[in-house]
Amino acid sequence: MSYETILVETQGAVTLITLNRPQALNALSSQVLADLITAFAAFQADPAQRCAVLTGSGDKAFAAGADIKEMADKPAAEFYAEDFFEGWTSKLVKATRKPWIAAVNGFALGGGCELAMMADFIIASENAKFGQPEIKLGVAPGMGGSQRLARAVGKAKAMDMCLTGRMMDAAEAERGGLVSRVVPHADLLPEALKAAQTIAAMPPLAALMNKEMVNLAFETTLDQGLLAERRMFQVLTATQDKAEGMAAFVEKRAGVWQGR
Ligand code: CO8
Repeated sequence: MSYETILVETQGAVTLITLNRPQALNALSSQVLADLITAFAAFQADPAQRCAVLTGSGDKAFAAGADIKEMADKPAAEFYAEDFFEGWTSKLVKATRKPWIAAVNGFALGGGCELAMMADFIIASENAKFGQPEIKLGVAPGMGGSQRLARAVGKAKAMDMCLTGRMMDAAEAERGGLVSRVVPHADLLPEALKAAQTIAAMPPLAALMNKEMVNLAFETTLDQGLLAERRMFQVLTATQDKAEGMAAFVEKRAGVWQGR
């Protein structure tokens, strides 16, 4: 498969996807979305692939936002008629049931911050900077920034970020709960790939269900979520991997997973 705006490689059971428009700080054009949809669909469809990492090329940016130059002269009627930005959630987030990690290597602004928040979790370089500066362009987040950021860091910080357009550094992002780990810049990709390899080595059905369960926490009441969690747990107890996992523990050996 060849792509115009991203690089894709596999390392064992891990797919590494790199946004590759360094001259535009990896700004997210329509072509980037089209390439990402194809790459994530291939990752999802390949049974040998178990986890993905998304990062940005160059040292400066993960992605500095949606491509402002592409949108500057676009008429409002077209944004609406095309339901502009809709594909990010339906074709990328919802269609990717396998786990994936964003490795944020620099600026993650506007759509870049929103793309990072679509991942299951974010590992950030010490150089990472997060922001929702859309207000400075006379608009507001359109790919989940107001919603996912508020769920990740709470109202106070989300309002501060969206209303002032200021950037949050990696330390603040970790304190606020936006990122799971901050690592030295040079360690970012090795650390993200190591985390991905760890996930890739887990029982595959359990990995899918763990992802589904945590995501459910943001969609339900506590009571509904707890019920769904118990049901999903009970379903997993019927798998061969559960029998193998428990036998392997008792026999003090590594489990060998079937994905059923
Ligand atoms: N879109 C298109 N090109 C971009 C973007 C972007 N989001 N960000 C940077 N670039 C380009 C620059 O234009 C520049 O290109 P060129 O060399 O051809 O002039 C190149 O990348 C390098 O950028 P800078 O020279 O600006 O690099 P600096 O180190 O001086 O600054 C910054 C880095 C601070 C990251 C700066 O580039 C910046 O502020 N970028 C824009 C950040 C931003 O506002 N992001 C949010 C975008 S909006 C969005 O994501 C969703 C809503 C959009 C609605 C828009 C309706 C019109």
